[in-house]
Amino acid sequence: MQRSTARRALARTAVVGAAASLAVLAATGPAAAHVTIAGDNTVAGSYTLLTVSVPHGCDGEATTQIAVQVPEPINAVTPSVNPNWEVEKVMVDLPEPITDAHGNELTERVDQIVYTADTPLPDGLRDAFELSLRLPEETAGQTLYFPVVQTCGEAEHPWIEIPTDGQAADELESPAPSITVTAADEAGTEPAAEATEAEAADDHADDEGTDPLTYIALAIGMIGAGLGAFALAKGRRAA
Ligand SMILES: [Cu+2]
Repeated sequence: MQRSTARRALARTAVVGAAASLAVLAATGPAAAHVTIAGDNTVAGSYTLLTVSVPHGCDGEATTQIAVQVPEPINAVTPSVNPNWEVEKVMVDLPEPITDAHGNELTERVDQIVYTADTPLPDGLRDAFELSLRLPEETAGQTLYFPVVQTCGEAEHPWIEIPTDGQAADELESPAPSITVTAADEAGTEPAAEATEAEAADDHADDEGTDPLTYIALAIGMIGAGLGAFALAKGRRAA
């Protein structure tokens, strides 16, 4: 029952837009929880682990389900299992088959990831859900929105609002969680530069290895060896 409620809420939101979200907001009272998403890496063309954080319930109610809408053009998502939650990938057919980054033919894509609690997550306790996915090259520089419907028993809180041009997400009552994808070359240059600098430092350290200090140590060692040999010879002669 609950799963279809969330799907209906996300679909209604997708179709009817902001109007629906305002109606739902009015029904469930003022925003009580901020659901966010963050990635350990946001570089286009690479894999990332996105963490959906749920820090509160809905207006004091415990959370029973989280439905995450996956933005196009992301087609494949591998959700992490999370104790206390059943996880489901809601698939939809692609208009036509495509080939993924591994050369596999895909005829359907992941539309939503739905986590349903075995035991409701009490308000005031946090949980997080990890999604592994690849950020398509063509999303470089884009902000990707992952609208979320948080269900708390009979109540729902849709985190689905998308800022209009010039509007900041934190001006919104219930912003859709989002990440901004960075261009690979932007990300690429810096590490490369750092590498050369590091390499240069290494080279320099190598040079320094053959510096006067080393020579001095060498000389002292040789003198020591000489003295030792001399003392040994002297001792033998005396014997
Ligand atoms: Cu909050």
